[in-house]
Amino acid sequence: MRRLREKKKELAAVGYNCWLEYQKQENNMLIHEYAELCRNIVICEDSDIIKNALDELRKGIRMLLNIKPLVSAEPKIKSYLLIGTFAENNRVGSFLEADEKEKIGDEGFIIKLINTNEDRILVIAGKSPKGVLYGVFDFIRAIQTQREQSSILRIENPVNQLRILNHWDNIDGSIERGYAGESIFFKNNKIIKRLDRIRDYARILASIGINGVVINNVNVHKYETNLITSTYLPDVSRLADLFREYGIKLYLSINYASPMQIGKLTTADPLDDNVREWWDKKIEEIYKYIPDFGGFLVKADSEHRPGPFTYGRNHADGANMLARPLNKHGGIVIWRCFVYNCMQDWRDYSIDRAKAAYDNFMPLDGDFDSNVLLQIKNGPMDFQVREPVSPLFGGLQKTNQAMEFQITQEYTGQQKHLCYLVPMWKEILEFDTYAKGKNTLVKNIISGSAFNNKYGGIAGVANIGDNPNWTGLQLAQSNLYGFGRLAWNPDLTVEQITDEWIRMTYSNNEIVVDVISEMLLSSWRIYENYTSPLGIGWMVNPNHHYGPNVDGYEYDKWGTYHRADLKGIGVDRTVKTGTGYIGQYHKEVAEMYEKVETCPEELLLFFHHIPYTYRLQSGETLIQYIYNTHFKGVEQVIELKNKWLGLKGMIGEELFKHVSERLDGQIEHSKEWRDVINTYFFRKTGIKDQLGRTIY
Ligand code: GCV
Repeated sequence: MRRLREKKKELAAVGYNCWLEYQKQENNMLIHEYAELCRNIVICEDSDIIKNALDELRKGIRMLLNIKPLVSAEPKIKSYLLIGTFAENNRVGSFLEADEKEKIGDEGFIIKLINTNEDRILVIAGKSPKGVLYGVFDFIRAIQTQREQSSILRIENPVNQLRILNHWDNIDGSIERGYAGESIFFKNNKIIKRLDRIRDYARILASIGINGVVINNVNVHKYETNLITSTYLPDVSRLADLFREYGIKLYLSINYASPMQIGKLTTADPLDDNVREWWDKKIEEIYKYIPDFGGFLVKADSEHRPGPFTYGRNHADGANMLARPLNKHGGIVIWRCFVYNCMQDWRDYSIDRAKAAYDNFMPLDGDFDSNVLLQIKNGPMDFQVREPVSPLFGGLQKTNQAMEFQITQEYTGQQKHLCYLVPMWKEILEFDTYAKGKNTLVKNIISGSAFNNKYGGIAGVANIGDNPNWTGLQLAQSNLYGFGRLAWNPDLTVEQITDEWIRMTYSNNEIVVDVISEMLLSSWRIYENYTSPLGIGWMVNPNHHYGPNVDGYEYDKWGTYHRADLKGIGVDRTVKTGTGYIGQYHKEVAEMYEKVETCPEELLLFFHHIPYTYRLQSGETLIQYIYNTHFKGVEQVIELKNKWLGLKGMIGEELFKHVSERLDGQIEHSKEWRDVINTYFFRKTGIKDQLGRTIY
C-alpha cells in the first residue's frame, strides 16, 4: 500500500495525472461555498458509468476540498449534491422543469442549484449516465479553476457528435508518428494484459468529452489485419468493456484487402457477392464480441494501402459495401480522404497534390450511405505548420464529414519543441467557406448543422504513448486537452481553454497562469518563424520529418515542395496561371486567394510563386522577411526558456527541470533550422541580409 502511494506520488510529480491533478484549493470564500454543498452526495442509481462518476466526484471533493463526503440514497443534511439520470418519476427528475429535460441531449448535462426554505441542493443530471459523468467532470473543473458558482449553472450539450481519437499504434507496440514512447494498447504482437494504464487513459479522455477511440494505426499491416479475427477479438472486447465504462466506443482501422488476407477470397472487390457476404459475417462476429462496436476507420487507395480502385470501383462503392452490414448493428464507416498519388512526378507542374482529395471525393458527394462519414485532414497537404483549409469543407454538402486534426506533432516539432496547436485549430474551425453565402463556417459544417447532415465530428491523431507523462513533452498535454475541449464545443475561446488547462494542471497562481499562457499562445507562431515560411510547408527531412532539409522530398529525387528558383519561391496555384487549385474554393474565397494583393500573407507562398524582392506589407522584401523571421524565431525560443525559468519554485521541481531541458533542446534545434534555411536562401539568391548578420 505504501509502495503504491509512493509510486503514485512519483508519477504525479512527472505529470501522469495531467489536468486531473486535484490539488487542495486555497481556503477562500468561493471554495467555502463549494465545500458547503459537497458534504453529502445523494445518488440513487448504479451503473458502470455512474459508479465512475461517483468515484471521480468523491476523489475530487476529497482532494480539492479536503472533505470526505457522505454518500447516501437519501439526503442526510440540508445542503447536498444530487447526481444521476432524470426520469419522469425519480428524485432527480422531480427537480427539473419539462423544458429543461427537453433541452438536454443524449450526452448533455444540467447543473442546477435549488434553494428552498429548508434545503440547498446542487443537481448534476443527465439524460444518460454519460451526461452525468460529463457533468461531474465539469463540476470538478469549476472547483479546480475556481469559477464562480453562478457561472456553472447551465445546460450543456456537446456540439459535435463524434469526438474521436485515432491512434496510429501498431501491434508490435510501435506508434507511427508517436513521440511519447510505445503503445499503451499493444506489445509484442499482443494486446496488453494489465489494463490499469488504459483505465487511467479512459478517465483522462472522458474528462474532456472524448467518446470514441480507434486503437490501431490506419496503416493496417499484416498482423493488425488479424485484429478482427477470433485470435484477437476476445482481447479487443476487454478494451471495449473498459472504455465503455467511461462512455467511449471502440473502433478499429481495417485493411481493405482483409477478405483476401484473412478470408481466403481471391478478391476484395466491393461489388463481388462473396466479398459482401464475407464482410457481413465478419461484422456479425465482431458485434458478438462487442455489442456497441463503433465501426471501421479506413485508409484506402492511399500511400500503397489497398482499396476499391484495384477493381475499377470508387470510394463510395468501397465505403457503402462496409456501411450496409455495419448499419444493421448501429455502426459507422469513417472513410479517410487522405488520397493522393504519392508517386507523382513533381517535375510536371500541372499535377498538384493539393488538388487530389477534392478531385477524388467531390464527384461522389451524395453517393455515400447515411452511416458513412468522410474524415478530411484540415488542409489539402499533410498537417503542415500552416495550410489553408481543405476545400472539401464547404465543397461537400450531401455527405457526413469529420475534421481530422493531428495532435501528435509530426511536422510541428515532434513533442521536442513546444508548439501549442489550439490557436491553429480554432482558426481553422472559424474559417468561412462561403458555401451557403457568408458565415458558412467550418465548425458548423463538421457539426452537421450547416447542411443538416446526420453525422459529424472531429477526429484527432493521438499524441500519447507509454511515457510516464503520456505526451513526451509534458506541455504537449495541452494539445490533447485543447483538442477535446474544442471537439466538445468549438465556440470556446482559445484563451478559456488555455486558462483552464494551466489552472488544472499546475495551479491558480496568477503568475503561473500568465506566464504559461504567454508561452503557449505564442509558440505556434514562433515555431513557424524558424521553420518554413508563409505557408510553403515541409522543408523537413524525408521519412522521419524532423529537422530542416529545404529540398527534402519523400518519394522522388526530383521533387521539391517549394519550387524555389533563383528568382522566387512558392507554388502558383492560381486559376489564371497556376495549377488551378484555387478554383476548388467557393467564389469569395477563391477571389481572395487568387490575387497576390488580397491573399493573406501567411499563406502567400502556398498560393503564389513570389520574387524574393517582392515587398510585403511590412515593407520588408520576401528574402529579408525569411532572414528576419528565422533570426527572430531563435530569439523567441530563448525568450520562452527565460519565461519558464522565471517560474522556478512555482512549479514542481521535476516538471520544472523536464521542461527546462526540453526548451534547451528546442533552442539548439531552432538554431539549426535558422542556419540551414537562411544559408540555403542566401546561396540561392546571393542577396545579403540587410542587417549584416552572419549567414554561413
Ligand atoms: C499513418 C502522412 C504521415 C504518415 C501517415 C499518413 C496518413 O503521410 O507521414 O505516417 O500514415 O500521413 O495520414 O495516413
